[in-house]
Amino acid sequence: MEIDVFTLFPGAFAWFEQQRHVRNALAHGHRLGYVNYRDHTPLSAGQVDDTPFGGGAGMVLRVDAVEAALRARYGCDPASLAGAGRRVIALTPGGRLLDEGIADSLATERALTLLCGRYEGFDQRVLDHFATDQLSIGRYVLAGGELAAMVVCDTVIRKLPGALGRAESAIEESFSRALGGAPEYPHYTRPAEYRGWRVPDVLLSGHHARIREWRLDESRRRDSGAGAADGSLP
Ligand code: 6GU
Repeated sequence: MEIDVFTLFPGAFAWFEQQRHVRNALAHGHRLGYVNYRDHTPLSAGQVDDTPFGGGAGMVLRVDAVEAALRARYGCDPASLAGAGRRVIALTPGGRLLDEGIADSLATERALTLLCGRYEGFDQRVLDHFATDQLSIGRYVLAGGELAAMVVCDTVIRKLPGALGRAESAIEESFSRALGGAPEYPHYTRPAEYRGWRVPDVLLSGHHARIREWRLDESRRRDSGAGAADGSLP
């Protein structure tokens, strides 16, 4: 997979690139690249944003600045990217909420483009004419799309062949099909008893069928319990 991130702050991704699963994926031939809007803007003095028509606080990322960056990278009219089958994802707080199903679908793409906004966000024409998707990572406002882009990249990249150490470690995990979309069951490791807190006996029993049954029960219990969809905190 080839992921291009358009951002005003490519340096923000330095930590992310050091993560083991990202390095593994890059070593496997997947690509992660960055385009700084400021390097391609047609405006003077590196201008990329402007005040909103109609008034109001904050600055808006200009459509001409975004177009110039996309043109520089792809050498075509960015309004034609969607028709060419490319997923161009704008990170915006009001977008569709990212979940495991969306991440699965993104992980099947050959290439992804992520557009990060700053300030008050994008000129609406970027969303209407250049983006194929608008994604949000939650109903709260971040100062920019970079953290959200890293969240999207993280969850997609760990699904790519070669990203995780053990091939099976992504199969039976939270929200996976193997668990019917439920959160994962609890894990324990040594010591078997610590300050009187004991690991459940079934996990020490060596009885694989019973362990499996216990894990599925716990997973379903978590699904109906804490973190329920009513928005209340556990
Ligand atoms: Cl994608 N962007 C920003 N700026 N804030 C967010 C977000 C995205 N998702 C949740 N909050």
